[in-house]
Amino acid sequence: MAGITPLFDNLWNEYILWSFLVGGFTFIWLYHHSLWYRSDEDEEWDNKDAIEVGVFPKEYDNFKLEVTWTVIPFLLIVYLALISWGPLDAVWDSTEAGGYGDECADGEYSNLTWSQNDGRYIAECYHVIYIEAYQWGWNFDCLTLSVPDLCEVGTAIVDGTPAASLSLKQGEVYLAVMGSADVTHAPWFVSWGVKEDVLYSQGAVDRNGDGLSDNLMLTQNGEYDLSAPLGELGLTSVWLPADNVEDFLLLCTEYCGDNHAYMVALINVHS
Ligand SMILES: [Cu+2]
Repeated sequence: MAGITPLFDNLWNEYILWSFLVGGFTFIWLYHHSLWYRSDEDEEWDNKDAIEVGVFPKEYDNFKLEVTWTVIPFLLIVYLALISWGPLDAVWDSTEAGGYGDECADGEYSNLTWSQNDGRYIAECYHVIYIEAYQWGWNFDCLTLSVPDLCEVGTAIVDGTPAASLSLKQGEVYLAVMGSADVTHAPWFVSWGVKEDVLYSQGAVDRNGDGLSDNLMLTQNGEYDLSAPLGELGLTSVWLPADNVEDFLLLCTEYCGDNHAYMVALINVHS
């Protein structure tokens, strides 16, 4: 459950708190005014403002009040956007802010550790893997990860149907670089609570006819690697800290056509 860390938990709690405060204030205000400012039944009242139904009495306009209830919510939204920044950095691949160091050299391990200070996992280095989404399934590629237990791609049976499987190692951090061969998909790594949109990538199709999607190329060592630096390929990416030994599903959470609901893969984290 890498996603469920104090960093995210605190943000969640703070959002819930503000929702209660704003909701409570608004509803109390609303009910108070609805009940307080009303005439009793059959009461004679002096219509000195000549109020007409459906016409707002202009003389009750309160500019200060109007500015206040525009500015205060605006400040609250800016504040909430700012406190969301840190947790978002921990999910998206801002590599410096990621807390996962640089890409691991060959044979190097991440050493995923819990940082009480940061309220999240940190690591010494990370591994890059490639995920391609298509209607309706997932392709994985371990790229240059040559140590087999760090990353392995295979097939699994999910609910009686064959699906791709990705096997990762506990205690390692992966940067998943992702592209879609057709429409927008959104992989949801269920147990990690990680979800990210994957957009159509020109390179997710084999145009140059080498039998591989153009985002990949065959290196001299016979491994696949990204065909250009990450920034140039225009792919989305997301952090995957594999903290627990477990099996869980990768699902698609962006409706992408007839078999969207069956667009699954198996993620396996082994020790
Ligand atoms: Cu999809």
